[in-house]
Amino acid sequence: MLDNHTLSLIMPCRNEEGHLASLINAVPAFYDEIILVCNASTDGTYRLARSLESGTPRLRTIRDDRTINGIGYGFAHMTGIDAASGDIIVCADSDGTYPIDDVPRILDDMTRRNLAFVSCSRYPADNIPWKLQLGVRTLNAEILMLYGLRLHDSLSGMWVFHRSVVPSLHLTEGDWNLSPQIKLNAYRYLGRRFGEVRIRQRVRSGSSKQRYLVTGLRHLIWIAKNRFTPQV
Ligand SMILES: Nc1nc2c(ncn2[C@@H]2O[C@H](COP(=O)(O)OP(=O)(O)OP(=O)(O)O)[C@@H](O)[C@H]2O)c(=O)[nH]1
Ligand SMILES: [Mg+2]
Repeated sequence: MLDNHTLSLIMPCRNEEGHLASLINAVPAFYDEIILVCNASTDGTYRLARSLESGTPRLRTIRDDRTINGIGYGFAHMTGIDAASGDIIVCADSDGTYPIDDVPRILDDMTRRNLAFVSCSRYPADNIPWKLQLGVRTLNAEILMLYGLRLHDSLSGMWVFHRSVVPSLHLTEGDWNLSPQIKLNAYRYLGRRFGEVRIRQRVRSGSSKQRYLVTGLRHLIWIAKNRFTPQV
């Protein structure tokens, strides 16, 4: 509970067994609910998550094994968002890179700027490899050109929003493309109530399984196609 708001934290989770217990133990007390959505893990992530529930009453583990080309990141978020009961929803990776403890400051900023949806921007950054920065800058430029939206971090995986805006998000992408989709739809349907707030990314716990080039190219194509797809 924070400033009379109830908060739900949603974390997609695949093969994060090594640091899951410490991650859950470190979730700040102001979150009323932690929803872990496990998907396609080949290690003991799901079993461990279930076993942590008994010592952590606010933790709920959901399993959703739908994938597209082996990725279920978007399905996991959609399932978590559907299940969330807080008035404020915070979505963030379960690899320790996003500052979920920074939400009081982010909420203050949202109130001050009258925002209903915030995408937490990691850029400008001095602690992210230049290849990744170049990829994100390319996608930012594509979005500016095609949608007229100036983003600093088109691939941020941390968002904070009021549950009341969920019907406006029109989420459909089951793979990594949910990340650009949620921002573009929030901007499209919420206009000036969408904005970015600056955060600082932390070092990842556990090893990365990301295929940066393949994922980046798929984003490039999806963002262009989406621009010319009739919207609801
Ligand atoms: N449920 C689910 N979660 C996933 C899937 N793939 C990745 N994740 C989770 O989604 C988050 C983002 O994945 P990451 O591997 O951190 O990808 P990234 O942030 O682009 O890149 P790195 O942090 O550099 O590895 C992490 O919390 C993963 O555990 C998936 O297929 N299903
Ligand atoms: Mg990550």
